[in-house]
Amino acid sequence: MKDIILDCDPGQDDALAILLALGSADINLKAITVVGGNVSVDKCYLNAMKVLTFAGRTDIPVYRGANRPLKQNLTTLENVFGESGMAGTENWKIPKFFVPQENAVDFLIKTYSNANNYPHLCATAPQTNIAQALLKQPQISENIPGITIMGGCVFPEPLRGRMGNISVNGDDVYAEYNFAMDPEAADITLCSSIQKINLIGLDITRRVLYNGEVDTRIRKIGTKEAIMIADMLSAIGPDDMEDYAPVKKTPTDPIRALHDAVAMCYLVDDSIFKIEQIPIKIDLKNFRGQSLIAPEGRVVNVIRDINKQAFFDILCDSIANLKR
Ligand SMILES: [Ca+2]
Repeated sequence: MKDIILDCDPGQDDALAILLALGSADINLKAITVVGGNVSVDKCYLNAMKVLTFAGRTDIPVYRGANRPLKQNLTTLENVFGESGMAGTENWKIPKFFVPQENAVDFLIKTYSNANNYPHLCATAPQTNIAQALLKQPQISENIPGITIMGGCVFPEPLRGRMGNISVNGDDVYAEYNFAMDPEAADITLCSSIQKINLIGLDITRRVLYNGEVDTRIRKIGTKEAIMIADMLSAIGPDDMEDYAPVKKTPTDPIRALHDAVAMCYLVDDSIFKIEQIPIKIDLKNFRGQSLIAPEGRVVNVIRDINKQAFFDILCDSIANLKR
């Protein structure tokens, strides 16, 4: 079993990543750290606790971290994820458990300062918490055995042929949201001494789409949990409705990408992915947050392909395994 710490900003796809981890026999989710991103850090924090309450895993600690990126204002995405950040979960129980008051950044520093078996990090949000920890205590980077990041877009994404999903400089320059929201943080992570970096970019996650067929398959699992998860995933905001319109089979087809769950799946079973080692750097100027191929960049494991069928098999197995 792999020990994992997840740094996230739930977000329905972050929620699905958490649930995928909890339903998998291969992942031991040790802790969740939360950062502002899709919605404010306070909403993300509540959402993370809501997911753990839903899955009956209130034993997992949740730590609240930064509410805004290192050097710019936070742009939240209520038009994608709903006002709460997790539209479609209105009937999920309100969490009532106590969680540690320690800040996420201090928790990360402590975790990677004095242990024997250091957990792998999975980052599915702007990497502000991780960067703050690395800035405050740079030597911890050598203790982080690896980080699997949902972020960046090394090759054009398949829906529109863009280098991301958020406009960063006028109308025609795009970068992937997590990197665009905190480019300095992504750069700090990439330039750190973290031993191994796996990058799952938008160009991959936009190939693994939730849609009517997947919705039916998840509902057919038949548990109350599966139906509630399908209800969450099919609550699609107006921005995604527009973005994914070109690949809809019917006007009401509930299409969205499952970004963060794809990153978590890499930690469940990396054999269903193809990787290529590519030197990457983060643009910090005109194309802020773009993940560029550059000879002087950090060589990372860039995920180039995924067996979609195997991904959905793993996802459905995990959902079927959830017990409340
Ligand atoms: Ca996320």
